[in-house]
Amino acid sequence: MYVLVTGGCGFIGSNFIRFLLERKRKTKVINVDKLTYAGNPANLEDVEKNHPDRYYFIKADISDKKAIRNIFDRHEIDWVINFAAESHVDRSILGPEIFIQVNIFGTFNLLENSRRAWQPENGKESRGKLFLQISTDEVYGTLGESGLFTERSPYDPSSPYSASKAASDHLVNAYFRTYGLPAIITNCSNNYGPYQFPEKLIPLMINNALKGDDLPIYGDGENVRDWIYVEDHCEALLKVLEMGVPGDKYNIGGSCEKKNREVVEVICDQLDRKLGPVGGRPRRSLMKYVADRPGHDRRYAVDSSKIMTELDWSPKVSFDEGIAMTIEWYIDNTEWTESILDGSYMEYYRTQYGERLDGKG
Ligand code: NAD
Ligand code: TDX
Repeated sequence: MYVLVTGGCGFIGSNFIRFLLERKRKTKVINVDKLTYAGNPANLEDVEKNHPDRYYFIKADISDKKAIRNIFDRHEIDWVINFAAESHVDRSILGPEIFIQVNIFGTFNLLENSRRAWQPENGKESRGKLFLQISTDEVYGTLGESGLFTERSPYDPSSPYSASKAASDHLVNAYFRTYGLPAIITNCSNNYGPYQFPEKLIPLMINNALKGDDLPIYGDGENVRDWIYVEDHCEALLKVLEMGVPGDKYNIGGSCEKKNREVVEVICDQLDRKLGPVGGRPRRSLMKYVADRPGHDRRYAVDSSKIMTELDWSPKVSFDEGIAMTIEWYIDNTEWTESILDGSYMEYYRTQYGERLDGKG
């Protein structure tokens, strides 16, 4: 079967492709990625080598009508898994337009092409087909001191990023209700693990703490996120693909609430234990409280009981294990991070992928 994965050169997408090709030996993956600043084909170098007959990369924009139509015309796509998005909240505050273009229009374009390819009214077979929209718990807005997001929580997004993800979720729902497109939405909490772009809280703090740079904490550091190790997310997504009910949505969370301040303290303490203090001082001394993020949601926490009971999933990796593995990965892969920070990963695209960067795929 052919699986069209979008945004596969990013953090979760690259982890998912590696996971899927290991777990499902008969699948072939077509990875469509525009290679924005967040897309790095080096994330899948091992996959290219290990699965030359099962992994294909096409450089294209999910909003490009012709390019996406071509892919559907040339291959019998069984599953579409839409990871492609502009994903960073701070960037959406500085420049929202690209979030609207990619997250909303790009999703619409994928939905339209899936509908055309799978349309039952023209005698085409939609059985076994599935459109999986990878969404976020941020669509539900913020929680107070107590309570959890369930699948029935109202959408109440705070940032241009989360509003664009909410809009794309509504489109996916509409395509199910109006056209019968077999589609599912998953709303996941904050992921962490290998290959996460070093603008997000955990990799940013690990890399700054490794170098002895300041650790900027927004506001009072008491904002809470529900952390999930990326492989647990991948496992949940495969359960949803194999057993989920079209038209349904599933929340996925790590059941692991932590204040941002606590997360940074854990990173500092683990690095001190492993490597000794930096510049003669414990790393906690690098923590700096800075201006808050506008519209900063106070607390996220996900009720995952639906996917736990209906699809028999639960997160396996504790925060202590997951953060230790993540810190280890960033220590072992400083070249990966440095190539991003100095911009040379962009050059790596050209030398490794040459022609294929010209949109030919
Ligand atoms: P990421 O920023 O690391 O990766 C995004 C990928 O999408 C990149 O490879 C980028 O090149 C690609 N992309 C961007 N615009 C594109 C376009 N127009 N066409 C084709 N490709 C394009 O993001 P991530 O953290 O891996 O998140 C993946 C998905 O999961 C996103 O949809 C995000 O909203 C969702 N999500 C993320 C988290 C999290 O904690 N990171 C949690 C819940 C949901
Ligand atoms: O330098 C920082 N200092 C800081 O205090 C950064 C980058 C973040 N923070 C805070 C803001 C948040 O409360 O840490 C928390 C996590 O921030 P991010 O890593 O930017 O993640 P978040 O905004 O929670 O969104 C992430 O999880 C949900 C992903 O980026 C989204 O794509 C996903 O939908």
